[in-house]
Amino acid sequence: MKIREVVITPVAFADPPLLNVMGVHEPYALRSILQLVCDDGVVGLGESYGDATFLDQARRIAAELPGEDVFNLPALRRIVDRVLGGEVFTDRHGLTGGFTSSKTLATVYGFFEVAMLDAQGHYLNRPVSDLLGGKARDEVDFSAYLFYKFGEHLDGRGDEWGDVRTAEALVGEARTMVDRYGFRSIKLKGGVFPPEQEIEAVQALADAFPGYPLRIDPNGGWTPATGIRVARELAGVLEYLEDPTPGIEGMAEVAAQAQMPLATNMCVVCLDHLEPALRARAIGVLLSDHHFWGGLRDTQALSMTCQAFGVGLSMHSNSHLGISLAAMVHVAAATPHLTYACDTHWPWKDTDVIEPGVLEFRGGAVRVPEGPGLGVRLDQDALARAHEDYIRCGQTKRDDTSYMKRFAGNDFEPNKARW
Ligand code: GKR
Ligand code: MG
Repeated sequence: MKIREVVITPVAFADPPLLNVMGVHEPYALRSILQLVCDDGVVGLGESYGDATFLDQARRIAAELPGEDVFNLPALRRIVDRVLGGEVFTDRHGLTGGFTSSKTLATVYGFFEVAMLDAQGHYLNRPVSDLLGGKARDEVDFSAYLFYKFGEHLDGRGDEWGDVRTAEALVGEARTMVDRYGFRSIKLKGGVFPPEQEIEAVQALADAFPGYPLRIDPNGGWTPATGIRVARELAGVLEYLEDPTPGIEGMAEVAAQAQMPLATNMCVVCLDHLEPALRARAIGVLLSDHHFWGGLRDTQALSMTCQAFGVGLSMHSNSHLGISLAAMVHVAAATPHLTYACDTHWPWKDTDVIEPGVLEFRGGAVRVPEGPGLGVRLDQDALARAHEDYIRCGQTKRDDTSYMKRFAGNDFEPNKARW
């Protein structure tokens, strides 16, 4: 069961102008789609970041894989360590926390690990969730992921969501998402407007959706003092407060005063950060993400550490397509300690590279696919179109800040701890 050929295809798909602390989403989101072609025509699928630096690193690993046994994950780890050891992948958008060599290795390893598990599932005729030890749940809950947004891109391209920059418009956005997907919890991407305005928006959401667990995530956009103030004002309203301020030290300062748990996908993003964060009691919930935590099996291992230290587990998302969603669903279903509704950017896109029908949101949840492997199939025509979009759009990395400067002028300052 050897790997014969490795095909990595960069793709782009239309993304609305969603706002965050660093700026605004560009017209296209980028991803890499991986096909591991193995003996007997079995193909394992993977999906991850589409930035040029990541693509370059992934391609260097791809060149080493033909001839390897698709069941030999330790060999993959050795190859990644040998080829990329010491390198540090950095991105320009600043929304994924710090960069370390171990995070770089885990990110590239995770891309291939998922595809190897998919191929293994096809050989064994079992879903990936079975390879991970079996399902702890049949369906995985997701939360509605709200964004403030501009009404249109610079080229005039609009979208069905319109301009969302007031609490009223945000409640409308939430209503559409909840009606359409059945979500039962809600997250707001904050750090865009002054905290008072965002506190009001969360209160408006609480009034409009009584009993719904709510979260706000300014991506480290506030000072510790502001984080403490927001925590006080939203006590009893928020399920958790995500990355109010940058860094483990600042998070610990806020956590000591906050009634609700603090969550992160920014101050703890690799194994090196766990010990200091746990020691400082900086977080109550960790947002896992198999794309940079070393794939599906390492995400499960991470979960055991969290459980041992009384830290809850949720899941982070970036703009993504169906292969990633399938992987997220399998690992979340097979990880008992992952009890919070996961994030997803799914509602923000209107296209995919997989055949439709397998991944459906009902009651805010996605049922674990039952077919072999990840349970999703690539649509080769859709893949070709998304690749053409990648070539045509000319974007090669995510850069929300430069795009925002074209809307707001060069005075716009992205920032971590603006308020
Ligand atoms: O899509 O703008 C975005 C988000 O801000 C994303 O990039 C973050 O990584 O969703 C993420 C988060 O929870 O911080
Ligand atoms: Mg976050």
